[in-house]
Amino acid sequence: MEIEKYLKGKKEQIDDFMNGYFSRPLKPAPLKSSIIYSLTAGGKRIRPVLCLASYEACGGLNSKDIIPYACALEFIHTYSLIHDDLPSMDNDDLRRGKPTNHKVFGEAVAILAGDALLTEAFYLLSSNPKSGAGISQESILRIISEAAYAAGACGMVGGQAQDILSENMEPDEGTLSFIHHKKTGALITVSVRMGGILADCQPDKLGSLSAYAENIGLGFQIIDDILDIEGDSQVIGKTAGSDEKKKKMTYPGLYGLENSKRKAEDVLRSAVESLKQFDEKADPLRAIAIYLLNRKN
Ligand code: GRG
Repeated sequence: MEIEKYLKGKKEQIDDFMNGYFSRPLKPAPLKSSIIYSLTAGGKRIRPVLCLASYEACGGLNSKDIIPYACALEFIHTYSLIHDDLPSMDNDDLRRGKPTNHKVFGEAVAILAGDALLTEAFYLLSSNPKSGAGISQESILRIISEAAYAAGACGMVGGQAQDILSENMEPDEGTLSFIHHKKTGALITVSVRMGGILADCQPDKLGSLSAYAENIGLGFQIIDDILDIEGDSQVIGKTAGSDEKKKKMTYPGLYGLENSKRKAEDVLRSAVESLKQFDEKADPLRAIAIYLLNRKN
């Protein structure tokens, strides 16, 4: 499976939709520019791609039908990055190889661009874009509920709060696992589950997709921690070494670099194992797990 080609094709569809979505009139102009600046700054689009790949794995015929739902995930992700970079949070100057949103537009507009993206995501999910794919109202309500839960206090926001509150503290397994599961894992898991739910997949298959997603979520975060130590700032698009500087609780900080590499490999292989009951339509999901293990940014 040529995963690079697959990712490129899906990324183009996602980018086309998002460019079209925000080409409509929106005032004031700095808010619109700030939203577009971060949305088009060159993200990998992993979360929407996972949603599309999972829809296909569950027999969804044309993943283009669910592009708006998948893009809502990228809106939520982009909001989280804008807010994460703010001076009151991680205070970063560089993201995706460019100055962070607040460095360009100022803090107030950056906060509002993040708020707008989060809110717009739920507008998009709930405005029931005509897809022709026969997606039921019940499935739509379910994905809205799961996305809200994953993004909120019991998910990403909770993980982010714990991450900030744990700076300068001795790392411990329970806290680190809480941060990883919630801050990074929750949105990745819901991305994969959304594809399954929209394809109306059976509960046991949805369970396997969740196991896959939890494993890649953990692997993704461990690799992120490793890249912060070993990565090249130019390639990762943000300042390397910032976890150490901010005394963040990280996987390598607790278990060491070599153990972390082994753990990332283990969980990403377990992710592939979780898909045993799926046929070749799940090959893109399998290939994404391996791609994430080898990613350099
Ligand atoms: C502000 C509520 C709130 C949450 C922020 C996403 C996040 C939570 C913090 C970002 C800090 C961080 C480096 C987390 C590690 C995993 C992660 C989300 C990395 C960035 O995601 P990628 O690699 O980014 O998918 P691109 O740029 O490709 O979209």
